[in-house]
Amino acid sequence: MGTATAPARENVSSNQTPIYVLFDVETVQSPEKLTRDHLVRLAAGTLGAVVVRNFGTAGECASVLRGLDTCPMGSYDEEIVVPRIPKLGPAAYDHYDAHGLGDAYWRDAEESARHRSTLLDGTDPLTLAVDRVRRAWGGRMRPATADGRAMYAGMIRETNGGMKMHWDEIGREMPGTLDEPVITQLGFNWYLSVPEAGGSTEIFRRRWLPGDEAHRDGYGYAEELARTEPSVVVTPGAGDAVFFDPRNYHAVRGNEGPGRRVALSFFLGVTADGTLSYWS
Ligand SMILES: O=C(O)CCC(=O)C(=O)O
Ligand SMILES: [Fe+2]
Repeated sequence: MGTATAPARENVSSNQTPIYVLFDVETVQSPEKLTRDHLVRLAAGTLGAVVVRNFGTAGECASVLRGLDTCPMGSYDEEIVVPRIPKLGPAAYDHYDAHGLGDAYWRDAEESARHRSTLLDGTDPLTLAVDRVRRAWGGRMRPATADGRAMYAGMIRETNGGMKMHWDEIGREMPGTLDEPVITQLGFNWYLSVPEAGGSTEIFRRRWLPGDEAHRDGYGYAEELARTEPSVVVTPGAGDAVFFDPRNYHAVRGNEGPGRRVALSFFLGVTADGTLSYWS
C-alpha cells in the first residue's frame, strides 16, 4: 500500500466517524493555471467545483455583451422554465423527442452559431473558450456529434432570476443522442456579467435517484432532497469560469443587486478513448 497524502478536509459525520468528503472548490487565478488534473478530479467526483478567475478579460466580456445586444435571443420552453431565461442558441434537451434532434434544432444551431461567430471583436467567443479549455486538457477535444453532425455548443444565457435545483446528464436524459457516448459530464460556464449581489451557484454532492421524480416541479426538484448532503457554493466574478459535474444537483440563486447574470456555457464529456467532447 502506498502512502496517501492527507485529504484536504476532514468532516465528521453524525456518528462521529471522520469521513473525507473530497468535495471542495479549487480556485485558480488564470486559465493558464487550470490543469488536466482539475478536470479529471471533477470527472472522478473528488472535487466539487473549479473556479477559474479571469478566464476571459474584462475587454473580452464587454465585447461579447455589446455584440449580444444586437442578437435575437430565444428562451427555453416558457411552459417549463419559469422565470424566463433568454438565451442564444438551442440546448439539445429542448429539441429532443423520440426521433432524436429534429430539423428545428439544426436550423437554430446553425443560425445561432452564425450570430455568435462575430460577437468577440469579430471572432467567436466559443473558440476562445474552447482553446483555453483544450490547453488544460492537453488531449483531443472536439464538438460532440449526433447523426454525424457537430452539435451546437456555446449557448449564451441570462439567468437573472436564478435556476431551480436540477441535474443534467445527456446519457440519461437523451439516451442514444451522442454518436460517441460519454462516461462523465462536466458543465462549463464563463460569466460575462454578474450582478453586484446574489447569483451564486450551489452544487450538491448528490445525483439523481428515481424516487426524486415525486419531488419534481417542471425542470426543478425540491431542495429538501439534497439538504443533508455536502455542497459547495461558488460566487463567480465577471470574467470567471466555473466547472462542475452537472449530474450533481445544482441551483442558481437569483440576482440580489443591480447587474445582469450572463454566461457562455457548454457541457463537456469524456469519451471512452479519452477525447473531450462538447455541446450545449
Ligand atoms: O449558471 C450557472 O451557474 C449554472 C447553470 C447550469 O445549470 C448549468 O450550467 O448546468
Ligand atoms: Fe444545469
